Amino acid sequence: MPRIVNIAAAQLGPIQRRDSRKEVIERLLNHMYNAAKMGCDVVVFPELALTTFFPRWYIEDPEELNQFYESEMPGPTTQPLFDAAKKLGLGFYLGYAELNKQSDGYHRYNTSILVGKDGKIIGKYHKVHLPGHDEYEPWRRFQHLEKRYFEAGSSFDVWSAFGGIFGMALCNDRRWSETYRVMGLQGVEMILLGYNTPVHNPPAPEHDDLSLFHNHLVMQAGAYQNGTWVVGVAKAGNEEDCDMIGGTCIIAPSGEIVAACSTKGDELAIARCDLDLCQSYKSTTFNFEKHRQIHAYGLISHQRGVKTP
Ligand code: CDT
Repeated sequence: MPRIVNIAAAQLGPIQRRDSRKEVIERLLNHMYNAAKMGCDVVVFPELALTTFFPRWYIEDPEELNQFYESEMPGPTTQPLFDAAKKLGLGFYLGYAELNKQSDGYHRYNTSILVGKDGKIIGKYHKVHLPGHDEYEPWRRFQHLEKRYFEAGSSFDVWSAFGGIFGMALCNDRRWSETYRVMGLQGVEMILLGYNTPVHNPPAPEHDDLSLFHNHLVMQAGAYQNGTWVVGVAKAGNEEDCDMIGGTCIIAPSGEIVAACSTKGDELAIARCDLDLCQSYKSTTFNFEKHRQIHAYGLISHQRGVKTP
């Protein structure tokens, strides 16, 4: 019996600051109902899918900042997503900003969760690679303050779900080969990944024309080199005067894109994903047990920056 998971990559168009959580949840629910009609098992939403991409602003007032975070999941406004999951028998991946109260105080994370067809949370992931800066930089057209507003996560975990092995990542993580390999070493068969990527990169505007190419390049390479499906989902379009790339797609373990969005608005890309397609890569070219040469890889986990001879 092939292990088929029908995936809906649920791209979102822009979310403006004035849009209420309730309005946004309606858009997500709309995606869920459409995905269910088309026989999907899992819907994948973008990073920070409940709000505008607020790290583009330097916000000093903690109360104003806190409005972008969820202090409970599910909470009163997000509960309908979990109810719909259960009613429709449809899992989902959701990115959001998490305000987490622990015994030593409040912690802030750029978070994603994986929710099962029963509406229960299967796993949670805290974004590891936080791009940008932590202080106001007036020369930028817009800020990228993820290093100020979030703490970095500490692991790339995987979970048994939907008949396979699932992993999660968020946006900038997709540019780092380590992200995929750490999950690859745990046998991952499908990596779900939401993103918000401005077309313009203030420190390197010479990359702007390549932003869509780089988006696909890294995810296709990560899929192939680890014999895994990768589902990359954008929040796209013009959000608060900032243009963000689309490029939502579903990538097979061959590295090929098998489904993609063609707009920068709310759109579903759907694919029938056979998890057993991973095996031909995991057991041949990328048979890790047989071919990896870990004696030569020490620097990867012990040295952060470059040291030239
Ligand atoms: N959200 C996020 O991580 N965005 C970054 C923008 C960095 S500019 C290259 C990304 O890697 O897409």
